[in-house]
Amino acid sequence: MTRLANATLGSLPPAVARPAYDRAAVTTGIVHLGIGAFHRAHQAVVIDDRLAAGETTWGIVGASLRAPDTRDALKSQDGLYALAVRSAAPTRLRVIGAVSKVLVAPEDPERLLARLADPAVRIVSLTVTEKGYCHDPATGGLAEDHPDIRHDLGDVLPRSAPGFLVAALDRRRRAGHPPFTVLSCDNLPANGATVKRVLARFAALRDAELGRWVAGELACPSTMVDRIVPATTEADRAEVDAALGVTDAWPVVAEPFWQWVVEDHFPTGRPDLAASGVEMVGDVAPFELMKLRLLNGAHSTLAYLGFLAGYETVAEAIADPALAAVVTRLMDEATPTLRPLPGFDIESYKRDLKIRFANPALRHRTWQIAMDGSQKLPQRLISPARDRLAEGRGIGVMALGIAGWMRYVTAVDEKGAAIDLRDPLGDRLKAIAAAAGPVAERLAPALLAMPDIFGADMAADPRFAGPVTRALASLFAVGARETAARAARGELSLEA
Ligand code: CS2
Repeated sequence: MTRLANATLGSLPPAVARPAYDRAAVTTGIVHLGIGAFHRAHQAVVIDDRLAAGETTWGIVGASLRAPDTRDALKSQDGLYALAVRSAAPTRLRVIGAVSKVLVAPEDPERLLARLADPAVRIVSLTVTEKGYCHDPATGGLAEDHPDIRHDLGDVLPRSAPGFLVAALDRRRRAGHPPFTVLSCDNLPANGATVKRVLARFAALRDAELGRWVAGELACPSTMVDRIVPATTEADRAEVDAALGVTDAWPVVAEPFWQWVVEDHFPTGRPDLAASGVEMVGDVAPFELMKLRLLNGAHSTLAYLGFLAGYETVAEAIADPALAAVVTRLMDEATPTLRPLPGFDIESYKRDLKIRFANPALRHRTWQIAMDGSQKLPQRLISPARDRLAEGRGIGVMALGIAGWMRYVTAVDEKGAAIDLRDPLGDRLKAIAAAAGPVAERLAPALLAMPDIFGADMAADPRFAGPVTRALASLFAVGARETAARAARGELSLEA
């Protein structure tokens, strides 16, 4: 079959939306680091709208910091790809034209650096996942002993996101150009402040003057990003190709819902994001807490318990009444830890989340969400649990989500089969689990003693350690499904 490309756009079926603008006239204003499915189904769609509205200086050059696969897929497609929006309604297809090319950093770091240093680039956005920030998830500070950070502090071409950003900022400062604005689009708490802290520290370690410039000049607005975008499967590719009538080597699949809340702080300019439905606000924190603790907290809980209970997808997991009840209770218990959003109907947000999780047309694997738990747990389950304790409440079913993660990192499932554990701390976690054995009273304290995940305060707090250990004991004894059922019936003691 022919390939999706500029030259074949005209042959697409009329129902497929496509760039209604002259792609050749677009110039690059944004470099995006971490060009995976999420970026292509979220920020790039908004930018595609802005390009169509005539804001032609905001085209995107994407970069992968690791694998060449996205570049390999999109190269002979002129950067085009299809977005398939899936729900119970018929799938909607739209070809996105916002990405002109994809660079592969490890192949040619100098090419990416030169792009980042180009003053025409005014925004560098990031979806590098939690671990890409090379920070300590419990404190939010730069992980100075991270191997990539140690490498990038040498007199070398960088490898890490902070390494590339700071090296490019250094070139811009020396050339007398203003910095770009760094726009983190990852699910980190205070993602703007976090990336700023990491970059300022990295820059200061490189050179004190640069450190001061980054601390003083660099704008890193915070954002809350939301859209459920499961990894694309072969079946998705086949379905999209059949509907397009041409081959797209890497389409993306997403739910209809999307939300992007952005702190409006762009000293060197930005596209008119609000005109495309982005919420521009002064303070993202209340939105971000709500999303991380309700959506992502529930997602991780469903991922660990659901995977252990034998459910492959989130939709299957939430169809289990016991897991659905755990999710409802988790959201209710997280709610008092949120900041008020005047006029916002939080109860309907929670109901909608459960409907989104149940989307029958998305195959969002529990295994996918279970990945990188060490980087996700702090903001999704541990901080809200800590906030509850500070207010004199018990941690409730957050204990069950955390215990589900502990059971999962033993890397052996309930039938005795190996779990493909993906986590930057995976080797450490597996070693701890192997030394402790499947005994909650040994495994829970050993994992709680990891300050980079649990902070320094939780291991010794019986109001936290007690319920987590009991929930883990139940998971070992009767499995995830029965433990969730007992929790749903109020039969699992989650009090201190
Ligand atoms: C998920 C998120 O993989 C995960 O950890 O919880 O990717 C989630 O789907 C998005 O944050 C939704 O906006």
